[in-house]
Amino acid sequence: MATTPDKKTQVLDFTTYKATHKLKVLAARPFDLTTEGNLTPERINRYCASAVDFKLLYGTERIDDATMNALFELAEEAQVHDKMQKMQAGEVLNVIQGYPSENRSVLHTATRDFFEQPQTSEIARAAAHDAKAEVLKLKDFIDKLDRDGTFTDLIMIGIGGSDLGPRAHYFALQHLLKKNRNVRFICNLDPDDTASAMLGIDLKKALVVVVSKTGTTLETLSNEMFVKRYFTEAKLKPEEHFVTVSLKGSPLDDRSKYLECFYMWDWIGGRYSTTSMVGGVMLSFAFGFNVFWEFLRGANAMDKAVLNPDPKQNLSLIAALLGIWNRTFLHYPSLAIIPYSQALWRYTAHIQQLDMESNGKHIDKHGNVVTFDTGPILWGEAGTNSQHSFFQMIHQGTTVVPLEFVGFKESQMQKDNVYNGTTSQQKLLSNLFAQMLGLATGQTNENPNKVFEGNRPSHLLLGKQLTPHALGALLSFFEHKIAFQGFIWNINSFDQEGVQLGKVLANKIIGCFAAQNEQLKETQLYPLGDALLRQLDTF
Ligand code: G6Q
Repeated sequence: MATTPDKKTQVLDFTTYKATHKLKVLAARPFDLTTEGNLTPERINRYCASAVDFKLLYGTERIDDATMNALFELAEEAQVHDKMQKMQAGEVLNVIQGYPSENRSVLHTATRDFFEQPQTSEIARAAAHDAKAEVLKLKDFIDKLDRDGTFTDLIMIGIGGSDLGPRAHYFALQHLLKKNRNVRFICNLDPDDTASAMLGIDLKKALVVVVSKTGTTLETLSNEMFVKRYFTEAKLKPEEHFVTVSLKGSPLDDRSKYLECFYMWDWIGGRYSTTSMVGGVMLSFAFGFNVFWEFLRGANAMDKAVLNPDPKQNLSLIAALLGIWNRTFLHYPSLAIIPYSQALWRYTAHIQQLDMESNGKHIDKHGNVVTFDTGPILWGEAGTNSQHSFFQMIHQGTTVVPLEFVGFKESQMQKDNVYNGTTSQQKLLSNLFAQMLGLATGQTNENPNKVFEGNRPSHLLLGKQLTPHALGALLSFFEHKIAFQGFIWNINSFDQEGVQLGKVLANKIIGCFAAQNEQLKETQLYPLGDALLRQLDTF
């Protein structure tokens, strides 16, 4: 499947782009949103783009035409359109030149590329063909479950990319949960996570899906064995209740031990895997196959939209550029994602992994240490809840935190109440808009404690309603925003070496515990680990 990136891609460098120099100059005097008359209705209409199910409103960012033009030049110099095409065509972009690296294609888009205008490259076509075969296998499996009616509960075991995205999307579509269907999640190595998920469950009616791309993750294997014990103690056969999602040939790919084995491929990164079987099995069980299919269709529609060569119509690219402006040029260290949608209450946790694991990088694609700021610290919670919590700091704290709002014209369930002349949905949107405007313009006051500095940048991704299709488009929007940023910074957004060191050391310390369990007093293998273990003895 591997092809090599061409020479042109290899010589690009963020620090040498002409636009980078222009933007540095512009960053000395970013657009002032607080000056009377600067934030106008005209400006709100002007800095607005739309695609698929969404509009991006970015008049409340610290940009003007000169900044946006320089940002679009930056995108052009970094050849982002070309790179996005190559990514979706299956070129090997997950690579660090000149060093051992994962050396893989990045083809999560293929997991949903079987609708209109599928990719024509042979690699992407083959990947989409394999992915579709799994989707159809899933459809048969779910149809059979629906006919048999044996299973009412699904326990999903997985961690990181095999948990965060699927879980966030499960909560996002709760209103569509099928009758007599429930999902529980087990993720943490903490035994309390498993024990509490298993409370009160009717094991006879429980299906378990073990999700691990590699099939070797400590947390997931430990939890699988833990849950299996519940079944064997209840004299039930795990092989009649457990299904898996993993790479072909992984330890979890074994039909003698599992009811069904679903597959993913090394061209899907864990955090980019929600639209593969990683999310598919659980989402189809919970909401029905058709909902999952619609979700895939929405993601695919946005995948196609980001191939639009006109940067002004490319929502992910505009959001990526605004993020780079705020992070690398205005030096704001963090970014809050605030969905004004209770259904998205877990969504920021997913985007946090997607963004921070992808773009929290300190070397470029040639192994050189970068001399500029890359991915921000990303965090957030749903609005309006967050207004009653950390928004104090966002408005008046000493650190400026740019915000990305997500909101919808209509509520998901269309049930509402008129109180004091307006619906709750209207009040929700009023709060969202008020935050954008208040953060931008600020407020003067004689009382210093009531002064709002303003110039706190934000933008809004506004949709009509959070349907499965819109949810798919939203996921793809963020995935591609992050990919575009990586292309521009010339970092590898698709590996995650940063999580390895902790895993290696944890295994050494587990060795210390194992030695202790066998009553070998100290292992001598890892004195620092032994010293920390001795701290436990004092309780
Ligand atoms: C995501 C990361 C990471 C991964 C987990 C679980 O991109 O690679 O979060 O998803 O470590 O890995 P497995 O699916 O292999 O168990």
